[in-house]
Amino acid sequence: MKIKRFMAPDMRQAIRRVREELGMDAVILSNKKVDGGIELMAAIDFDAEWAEGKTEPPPASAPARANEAEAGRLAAREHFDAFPSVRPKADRRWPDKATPRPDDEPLDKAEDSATVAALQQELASMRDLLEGQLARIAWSEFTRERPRQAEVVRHLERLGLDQALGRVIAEAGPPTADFRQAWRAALATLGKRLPVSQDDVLEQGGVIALVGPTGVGKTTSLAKLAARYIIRHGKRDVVLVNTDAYRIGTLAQLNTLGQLLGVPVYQAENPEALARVLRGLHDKRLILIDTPGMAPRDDALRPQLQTLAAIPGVTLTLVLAANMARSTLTETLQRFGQVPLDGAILTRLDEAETLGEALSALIEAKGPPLGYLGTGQRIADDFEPADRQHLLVRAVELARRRERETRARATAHTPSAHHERPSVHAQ
Ligand SMILES: Nc1nc2c(ncn2[C@@H]2O[C@H](COP(=O)(O)OP(=O)(O)OP(=O)(O)O)[C@@H](O)[C@H]2O)c(=O)[nH]1
Ligand SMILES: [Mg+2]
Repeated sequence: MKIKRFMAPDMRQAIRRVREELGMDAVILSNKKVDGGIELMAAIDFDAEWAEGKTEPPPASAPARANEAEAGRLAAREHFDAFPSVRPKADRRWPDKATPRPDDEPLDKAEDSATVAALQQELASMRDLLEGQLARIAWSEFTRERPRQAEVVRHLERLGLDQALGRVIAEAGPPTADFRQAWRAALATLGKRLPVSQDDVLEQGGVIALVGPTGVGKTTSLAKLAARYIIRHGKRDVVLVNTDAYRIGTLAQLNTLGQLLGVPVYQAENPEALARVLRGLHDKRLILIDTPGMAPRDDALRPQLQTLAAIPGVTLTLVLAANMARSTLTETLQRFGQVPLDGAILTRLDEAETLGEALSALIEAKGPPLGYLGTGQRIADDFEPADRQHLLVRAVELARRRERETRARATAHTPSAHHERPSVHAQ
């Protein structure tokens, strides 16, 4: 591979010189504005995979050339009039504004769309770069102008909250030089933004179908809801319905729970059967419907949810786990939110490292309102109504615990700590 630098007063002339000297197969590695015009780095016999570090470098003076190619790539990113900075061999005949292709050079559609896709990708990465830089500038301005609020944002981030949300919350507080005051104001604002249900679903009763991704704790939450209702109102008006017709063991699981709770369990294999079962149970106050786990990305999700929601009287409650990844939480809320959701249950609070991700996702999605929280596997004990104050206290405690553990780990790994503790081998 041969790499050469070209200087010219403008892009058009620079490219013409590249083409004249290196031919039509030359690949532009980078371009930048310099005093007196444009500087282009161009290569012939260019190996994109090698420049990207995917293959072994060629033997002859490879390190210097790899550095040059990398420097060229970075320089190109900094210029907004750049075209794709590293082009694979197959794309060598891409057109650009400066050098119109001769009419006799055909460009098929596939190549054309590959060009557009590459340009879009390049633009997207430039936009990300620009956004990242703007965010950094904005953040450093914010920390300079409002240091207390910036400290509050950092504390909110430790709870697992998104930085952008943290800033909105911190900025909503009064401008104060007192951190404690700013922190209290931030927690109050965060609490207000949490979508938490005002009413207890169990007091209203109704026909509640628990929906959500696989394994989030739908069946367990259903049993917990039933148990809580039974403790308050007795078991006479409670019924469980299984709608999972496909998986072996789901009816058996619900039957076992029904026996433990002393309530009847019905089976409905399809929407018609469910509507029929529900018509027969019109005198019951609480009907809890268990559904199979649904993948948020499944195309069948929306019709399945719509069918369920269309059955007279049925309301949907989404079950989410607090230890789900932030992106999964957002996607789950978006996809399941395609149909009206009456409420939400957040499970596995006992297993979550931080609560901020789940709280950020719920705030961003503006609901559905949290009704109950699952805090463990025990049906009778590990379930409580969602409460803003408790959620915040738990989020802060979790963050503190994590920091203590991190500090303890760091201390355990310092050389002095090793000296203080007798090693197993020394004994
Ligand atoms: N630690 C903890 N475990 C929970 C919680 N809720 C449910 N689980 C456990 O999570 C596992 C899955 O719970 P299920 O209720 O069967 O989950 P599901 O959503 O019905 O699962 P599918 O029907 O397979 O989609 C079980 O081992 C439960 O004991 C919780 O709040 N904390
Ligand atoms: Mg289940």
